[in-house]
Parts: sequence; C-alpha cells; structure tokens
Amino acid sequence: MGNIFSRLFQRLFGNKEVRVLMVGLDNAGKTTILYRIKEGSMIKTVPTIGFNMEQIEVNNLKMQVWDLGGQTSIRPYWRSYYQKQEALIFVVDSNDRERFSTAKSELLSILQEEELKNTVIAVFANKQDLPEAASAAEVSLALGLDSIKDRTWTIISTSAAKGDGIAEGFEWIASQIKH
Ligand code: G3D
Ligand code: MG
Repeated sequence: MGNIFSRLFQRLFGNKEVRVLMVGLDNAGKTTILYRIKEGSMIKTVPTIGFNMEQIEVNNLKMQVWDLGGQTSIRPYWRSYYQKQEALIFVVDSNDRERFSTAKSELLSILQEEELKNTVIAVFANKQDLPEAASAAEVSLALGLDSIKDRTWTIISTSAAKGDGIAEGFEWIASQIKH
C-alpha cells in the first residue's frame, strides 16, 4: 500500500504534466468522469477513499487528473494536493438541488485557497441526462458563478453517464492552459 503511494508521489513530483484537480461533493460524478475520459466507457464506481489519478492527453497536452474523495471526513486532506495544480474542475450533481448551497460554500472555500489562486475553473453541471436536472444556467446561478471576477471560469453541461460534454470540458481546459 505505502509502496504504491510513494511510487505515485514520485511520479507526481518527477512529472512535467499539467495537473488538473477535480473536486466536488460526494456523488457528483467525479470518479465516473475520470474513468469516462480515460476509458471512454462507464464503469461501476465505488466511493473514493483517498484519491484516484489518471493520465490523459487532450490536444497534445498531457494531463494528470486527480479525483479527490468528496467525503467530509477527508476534505482537510485536499489541501495536500492543491500545490501546482493548473486547473480545477468542480463537479456538481445538477439533480441534487438540495445540496446546491452546500456545493456553493465548498466552491467558495476552495476558491479562497492561496495555492489554487492561479487555476482556471471548469464547473461541470453533471447528470444532465436526468429529466429533472437543473440546467447549466440554473446551476451557475445557484453557485453564484457570476460573482467570480478574478478567475477564468466556465460552466459546461455534462453527462458522465452518456459521455456528453466531458471531452469539451477537458478541451476547454487544455485551450486555457496553452494560452
Ligand atoms: P463521486 O466520485 O463524485 O462521488 P461517482 O461520484 O462518480 O461515484 O458517481 C456517483 C453516482 O452517480 C454513481 O451512481 C454514478 O454512476 C452516478 N453518475 C455519475 N455521473 C452521472 C451522470 O452523468 N448521470 C447519471 N444519471 N448518473 C451519474 P451509483 O448508482 O453507482 O451510486
Ligand atoms: Mg468518487
């Protein structure tokens, strides 16, 4: 176990790839998105304990995508991954209106992290395949994205279940990082 982790960290620190940090409340769809972009197919996910990482290439840009577990108990550990992240993906379950305000607080606290202040932000309004899902515009309003003035951000409609929007989201990130 420790060995796997130390090899991962070696790879992390010895690597010149761009780092993308994916966060959001539990059940938003982070792990599904990660495997969707990696494999192009949906896999059965388990709640993330700790983290998952996948290396992908988008428009000739190599990325390490980190999926950090969303459980409240491990959120304090997110901070260890913040350094040297170039992009942030914030995943929202668009069908979970009851937790939009919790998601908003979470996003606001992440935005205040000093180590993350230079990241571009892509909000994924996920689970758009569900009939009652809030639109990206509604999610944007609920999260108060318009009040983010000092960062480059976008919101993208995604369905990790169907694969919609995921590639577009990562392509937006790649284009922003190349600028
Ligand atoms: P997390 O890593 O953010 O905690 P997961 O979230 O990727 O584990 O996904 C949580 C649940 O939501 C999973 O369902 C997963 O299949 C589902 N899910 C993820 N993305 C979508 C989506 O775009 N549409 C729909 N309809 N479901 C999605 P289970 O049932 O395995 O818990
Ligand atoms: Mg997960």
